[in-house]
Amino acid sequence: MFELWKLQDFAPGEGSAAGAHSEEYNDSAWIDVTVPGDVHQALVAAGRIEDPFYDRNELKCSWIEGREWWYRLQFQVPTEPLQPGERYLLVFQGLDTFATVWLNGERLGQHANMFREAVFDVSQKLRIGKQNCLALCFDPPLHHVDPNSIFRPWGHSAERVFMRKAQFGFGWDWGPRLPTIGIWRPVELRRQNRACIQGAHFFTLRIDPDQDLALVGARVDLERFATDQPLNVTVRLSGPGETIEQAMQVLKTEAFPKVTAYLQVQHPRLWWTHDLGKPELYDLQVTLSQEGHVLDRQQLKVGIRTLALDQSPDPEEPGTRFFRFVMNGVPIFAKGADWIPADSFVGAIPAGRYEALLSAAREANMNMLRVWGGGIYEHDVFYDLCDRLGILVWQDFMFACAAYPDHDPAFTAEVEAEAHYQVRRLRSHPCLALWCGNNENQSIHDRIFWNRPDYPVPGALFYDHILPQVTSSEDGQTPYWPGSPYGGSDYNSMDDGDRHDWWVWHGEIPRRFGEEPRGDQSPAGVSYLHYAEDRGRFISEFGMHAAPVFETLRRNIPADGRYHHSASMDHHNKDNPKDKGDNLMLTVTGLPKDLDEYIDFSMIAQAEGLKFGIEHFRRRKPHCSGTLFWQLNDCWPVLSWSVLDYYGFGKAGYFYTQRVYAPVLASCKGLVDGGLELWVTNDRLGEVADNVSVRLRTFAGKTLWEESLPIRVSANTSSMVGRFRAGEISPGADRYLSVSSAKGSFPTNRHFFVPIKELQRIPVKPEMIVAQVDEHNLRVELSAPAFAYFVHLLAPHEATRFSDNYLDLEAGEPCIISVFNPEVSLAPEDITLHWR
Ligand code: BMA
Repeated sequence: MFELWKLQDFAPGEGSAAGAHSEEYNDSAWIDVTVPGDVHQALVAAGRIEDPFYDRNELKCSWIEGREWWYRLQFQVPTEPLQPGERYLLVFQGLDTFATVWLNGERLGQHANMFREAVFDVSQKLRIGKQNCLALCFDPPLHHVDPNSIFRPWGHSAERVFMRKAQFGFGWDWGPRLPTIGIWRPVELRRQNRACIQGAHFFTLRIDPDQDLALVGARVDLERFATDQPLNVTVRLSGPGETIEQAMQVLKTEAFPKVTAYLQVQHPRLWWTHDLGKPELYDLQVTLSQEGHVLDRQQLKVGIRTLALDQSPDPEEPGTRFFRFVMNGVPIFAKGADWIPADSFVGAIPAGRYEALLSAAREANMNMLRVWGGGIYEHDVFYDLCDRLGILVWQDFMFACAAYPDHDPAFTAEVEAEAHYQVRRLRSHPCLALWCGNNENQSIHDRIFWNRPDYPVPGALFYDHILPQVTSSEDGQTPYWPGSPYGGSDYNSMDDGDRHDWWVWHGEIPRRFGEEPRGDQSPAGVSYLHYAEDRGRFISEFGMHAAPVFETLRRNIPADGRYHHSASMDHHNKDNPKDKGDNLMLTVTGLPKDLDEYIDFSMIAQAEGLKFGIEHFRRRKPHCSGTLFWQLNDCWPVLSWSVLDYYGFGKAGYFYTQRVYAPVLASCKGLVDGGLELWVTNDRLGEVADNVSVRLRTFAGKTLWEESLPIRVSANTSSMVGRFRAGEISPGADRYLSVSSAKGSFPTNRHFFVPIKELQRIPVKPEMIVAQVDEHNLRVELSAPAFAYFVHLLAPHEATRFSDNYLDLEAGEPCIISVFNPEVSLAPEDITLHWR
């Protein structure tokens, strides 16, 4: 009923003057807009603007920000009149952002927060069985920034900090400036009778493995609005093979009573991340009734699991503390990436996009994603999928890279209301691992005001008081952390808390409180080799740029601009200066000569860098207990840190991280004296017993030396299983070390002794044999007579999935890749073979 609206823009103030809020107004010339959605997409659909992502069309959209936008809808309420004790609530789950709402010409009220719902009691105002008219006016966001404010925030597009609105919309170092406007989440009319369920919170208190028992709780928040008589609440938990039910009576007559059911679950089936077990889900049903009449009902998917954040001192690295998640009593290594909104236009992202991206994250062995604070509290489908796929979520509150006006009482009240709303909304998801106050606000503040320790962090009222209070009162189970990064000796410490490593790429040299920040953006300064010097506890951001695949550029960059640093390409790179990536490539591959080289070289630099960093951090387990690299995905077609581009095409970095995130990893650590250590990192909950075959081979294919090492690596540990002194193996530019498993417990790995650009490889043409398995599946066999580097398959359709890609072929060792496209049929000629 609330899906198809009318839309029109006016100069600020002119909509009301024209009577756009009144019932009689004639909106027949207005364009259509779907809800949920936004103004930009409606304008594209109506042909009023061109695709904002193509070329530099973004710049032609700036006028949209300066207009006021009106939505109108005529609707019928097809029901009988309200009975005594009943009410109608009109609920806007998301208004973006400064909206005034009229019903049948009468002003209902205003709303100024994209991140919490707007609720209006329309019981007395709705015309039952007749035509009703809704009108909404969205003000230009910048009109709500007070030019006389005494608060002078720092941060990119700092005016954004005055509004509770997705911050990345005002432009980011990977995102265009396309601030959304409109009704971005569903609208509903709720008919309620006497009392309702405001929220249910499911949590696990204790798991007793000896007795095979779990103690869980379900707290129900109620609202009475037209009764003070007893209410009945029934909580029913049903899982595989069993149902437990508890009935409670609510005698308290207060307006917002709470009741909690504590349930003992025999033989609980625990929720685990997909890499350590199964993400088992139960159904929780809460029913509110009175005198035999059901008044309200809520249904949640829940999981039985405990999750804690261990920050105890690390005995093996004195002076430091762990930062590790403990799931069902097991300390885990978090492997994943940072998540940004999957589209600049956040209102109507298809569920299939979430399914594809999150399945890809799981396929890449990721067990945690961080919802970054400059985007949105994600749509329900995101958390539902993470629950189902067994991926943990680190949830930032939506504040990023800026100073926020915590001196302003109205703004502070919005923040508090938003926090209550979001914590209630998300707290029962088994995937939820952490509430985090913001992205980088403490650490950037400290870098700017490094010699002003007396100057408090603007926004500290939120991160240090309001948010921890709200998470504790509404949730009380999920740990809270004040910021990312936070903790230790400079809010970005290697000794304590989580850390963002921007030494690599941005050239930020590690420091301590009171030290002047120093940067080095030279090729050596931004080199990924610095990861080896990072002794952090949990690395929640680190990464490098890479181009997307050619197909993505073809769709968005005009043919005459398809070269490195063209105006259109640089427009699709939002980081400054535009040649940062060149400094990274210089030490890895050298500079590219053409677009093909740029795509491959930037992908190589990113992929090899992520591999190098993740291998180092995983070897450091448990002293380091997590890597979330920056960033999983994109919100538009862009040159960025992502490993999956806007359409979902995987870059080389995606396939490299899939391999280095394998539950068991064998990796080599080069020593300064030329020696080498061989490590096996075992994230599984059982011992790994295997034989590791180590071979020194020339790129031509000759095996110079080989050894088979029997290994036993205990559950959930990382250990050195072999050490080769300098001289024992003879390094060289014409050779590499290959490390493989006899039993297949880990993916084959390799170690080069010199940078990629110095490798003395034999030019080689790999061979490809493609067989059609069925309409949607191909089987590709690849082989090469000598070592082939960066061998990859490309397909023009983004739903094409490769079991592996961007890999090395060892001489005479064929490799099979399965190719699958669930959406369109595949033919052998769709696949092309490339290598470097
Ligand atoms: C960190 C993030 C983002 C940013 C990224 C790359 O600062 O939190 O704000 O996009 O690095 O610069």
